[in-house]
Amino acid sequence: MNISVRILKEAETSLSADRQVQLEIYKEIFMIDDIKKDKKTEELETSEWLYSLDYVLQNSGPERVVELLHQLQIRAHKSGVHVPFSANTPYINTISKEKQPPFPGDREIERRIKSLIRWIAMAMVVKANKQEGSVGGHISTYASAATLYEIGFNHFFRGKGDGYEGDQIYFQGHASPGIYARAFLEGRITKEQLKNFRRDLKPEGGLTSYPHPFLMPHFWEFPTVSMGLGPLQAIYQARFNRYLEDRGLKKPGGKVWAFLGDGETDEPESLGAITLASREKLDNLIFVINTNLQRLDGPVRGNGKIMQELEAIFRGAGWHVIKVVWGEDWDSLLDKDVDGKLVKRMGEVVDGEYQKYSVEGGAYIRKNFFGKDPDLLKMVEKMTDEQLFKMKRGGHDPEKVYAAYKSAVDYVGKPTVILAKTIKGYGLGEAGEGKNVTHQQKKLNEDEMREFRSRFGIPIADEDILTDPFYRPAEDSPEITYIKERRKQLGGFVPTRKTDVRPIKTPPESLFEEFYKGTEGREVSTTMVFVRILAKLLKDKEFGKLVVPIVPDEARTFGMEALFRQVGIYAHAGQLYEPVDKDSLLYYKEAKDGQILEEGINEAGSMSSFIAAGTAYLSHGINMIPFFIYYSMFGLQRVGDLVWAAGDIGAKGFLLGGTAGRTTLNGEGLQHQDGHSHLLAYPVPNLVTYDPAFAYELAIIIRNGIKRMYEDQENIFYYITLMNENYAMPEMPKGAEEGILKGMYKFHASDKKSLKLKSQLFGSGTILNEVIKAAKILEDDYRVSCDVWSVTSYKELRRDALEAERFNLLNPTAKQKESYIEKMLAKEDGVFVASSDYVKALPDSVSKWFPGRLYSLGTDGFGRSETREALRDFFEVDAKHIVFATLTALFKEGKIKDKELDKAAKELGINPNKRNPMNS
Ligand SMILES: Cc1ncc(C[n+]2csc(CCOP(=O)(O)OP(=O)(O)O)c2C)c(N)n1
Ligand SMILES: [Mg+2]
Repeated sequence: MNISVRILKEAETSLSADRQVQLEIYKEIFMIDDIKKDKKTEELETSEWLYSLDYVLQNSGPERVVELLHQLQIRAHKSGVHVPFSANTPYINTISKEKQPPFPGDREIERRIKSLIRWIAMAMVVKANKQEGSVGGHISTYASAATLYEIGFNHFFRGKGDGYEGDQIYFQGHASPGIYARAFLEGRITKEQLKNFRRDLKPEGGLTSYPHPFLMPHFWEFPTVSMGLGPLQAIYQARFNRYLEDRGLKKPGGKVWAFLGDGETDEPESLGAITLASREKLDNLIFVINTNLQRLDGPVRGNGKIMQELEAIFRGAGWHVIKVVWGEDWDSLLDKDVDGKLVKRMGEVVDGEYQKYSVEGGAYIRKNFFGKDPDLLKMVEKMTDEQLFKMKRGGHDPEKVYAAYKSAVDYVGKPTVILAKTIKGYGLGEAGEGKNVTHQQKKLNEDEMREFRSRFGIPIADEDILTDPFYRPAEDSPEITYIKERRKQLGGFVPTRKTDVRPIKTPPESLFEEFYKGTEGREVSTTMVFVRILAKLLKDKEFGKLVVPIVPDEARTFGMEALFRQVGIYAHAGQLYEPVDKDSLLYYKEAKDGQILEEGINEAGSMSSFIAAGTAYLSHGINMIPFFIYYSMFGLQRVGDLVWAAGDIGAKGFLLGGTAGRTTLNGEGLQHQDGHSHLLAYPVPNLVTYDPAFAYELAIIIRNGIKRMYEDQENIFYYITLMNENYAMPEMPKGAEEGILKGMYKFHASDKKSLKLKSQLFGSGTILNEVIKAAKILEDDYRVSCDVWSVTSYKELRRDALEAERFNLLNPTAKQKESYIEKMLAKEDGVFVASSDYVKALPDSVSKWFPGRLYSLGTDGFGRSETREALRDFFEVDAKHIVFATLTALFKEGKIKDKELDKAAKELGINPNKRNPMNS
């Protein structure tokens, strides 16, 4: 027997002996160079290291362990051993059994309440799909998340009480049946309403499919169901709350909770802003990710582990991460796992396999999970298959979930994410628990319902299961008493939306008057005018503090840098450095009470800030007024879904599309030049849009916007395009105000009315200047009289005309209504030509209400980098093309001859064979 083998043998036998002896033997082992390590030796080595770690932990505490590990890492690194990077911890609960706080609730009563809610949530979906014209719904999302929500409702979610400082909770959209079911038990929703789940049009009131504040304005707060938007908005909501606190506008308090699906984390919006939350130390933010391992089609990460993947991402981003993997039944097994074999096995099994365990039963788990190692098998030899199958996952264990939430709400300095492992469709049994089809499961047969009823002990008779399933215990029952008492303690029902904000007075006319006068020849752009209006609003004593300027790294583009100094850029940490431009007047000033939200290159984040600010009247009772200014191309096109959500949630404020206009923004090219955002704004019902040309138009629009949104409390928000072309701003024509707001007004009436040929020319934005030029050419050179109209909003014109048309269609025998366009143009004659820097679909959308055919000029097609002149020629929106289009319209009406037209084409330099910008 050679020496190494002999020593090893001795070491093996002495493992249980006195530690000092072991260490001595081990020393000898390590001094032998040619030692051949078989498996036994490695095991011995591992045990020894672990033993040492335990020893140090016991005698010197966790810090010393960390220090030693750090030293080991350095030594290994220096010796060329590159320890693979891992941001993961083992696949077990972050909070060990020993560290769990005592559970303050009544486990049994909470279990009964939860069972009832599970049942009602399931039954309302099944019922909704038994009706004629089944309307869908989801069972399995809430089924997996019930404990996650109930622990929140019974112990954590704070209501608004008498004030506003409750928690803000972003519920997973697909879990809505469970939230309604609880509200039913709370007595806030009737049985009739439950029957009308997903029947929004029922006169007695239905329940919306998902959280839609627009449709249920006193209940839902946050529209989350377009997945990814909830988590993103929650981050910016938490940050905006801090902003208000740092600026002294609200008291500290209130947590933001975002519940999301594990599949949902594949949306870039879900994870794209998580570093903002840690950077800003948002310990008022808690994410709860329901890690049920499944999405709609199948497993989220069949071949990997979504929980570990998310843990690494969030830890890497600096979040406090709590994994809730295993329920309490696993604790005793983990206690027995002295050599770490169970933890190792837990870590190596992939999610697809875990999903199978939830479907296949105990024998399968014994064979395939524990059966991989005889020691593991031994560990569970006294347990039955059924016991094995029933061992809970962490997210279904109230005490584990409570411990996680408690740790999250108490944690200081970082946002927390809780990764809670659950089973999708938990409780559905054969009807869909853990199956790939479970997400779409909407119908249970009677047997399956009966089984569900029995499993959760719902006191409902067989014959009532289908006809009258919505069971609510008596008002004085222990369950209802408990629910109500808990909510009372926590400050009221959740979700609840408050809408009792006080209106504010619109800033006085005097603030805007300078813009009505024109610039007396001084050339400015509408962007510059906007910045001046904003600066004045910010300076206003009463109003100024409510203004929230938001920029995605474009302040300099819009000439707003003066505001950096005037009101400061918001930074929770203040300014920890001396800015390079400190000596200059307009230096980059960051401040804890800074007012500008400088979001970096991040339109989605900025839009989320816009929503948070624009709903502060609902969430905090403060009428904050966001002005979010951005490159118009990167707005509705890029973050259109968030704009839609802003419409649903009732956000107020101004979206300002800067550098707008396909030919006005020159030199940037195809991906920058926007000639269609106004069309993209059409479908958002409560978005009011304007494409102003002149300073006074902009001033009138903004003042009226503030009045409508904040004084009159209309549920609308604004999109206004701003352009960067400089020109002299004229004085406001008398009586123009109404037309500016309604969408069009006559800017200039021809003083050559006696001419035989007549035209009505319409222009928007900077192209109105081309129209004015064209009118002069037409009058001077072609003897056509021209009235010039400024069209500030095709969308508003269309809204008005559609309203009149709809009334007339539904009430043909009543006195017929006339649209604003019809009223304005009734007495106008001549041909009609409309031009803008936007697509032709805008004027086309109102053409049928014109008294004659409307010819539309616009910028359909991809943009190009060129001079404005060349671009306007290319897109055929310059003065000469407007002149020619007018002459062509007159020719078509037989008012001028073809020879005259040919002559004009030559004079104007029109090329009839030029390439079509729309398809080249
Ligand atoms: C942006 C978006 N894309 C797709 C959908 C459709 N959809 C609804 S639920 C769902 C699966 C959800 O899976 P997960 O996020 O894991 O939630 P779970 O139901 O498993 O808790 C999908 C694809 C949606 N609602 N939103
Ligand atoms: Mg899922």
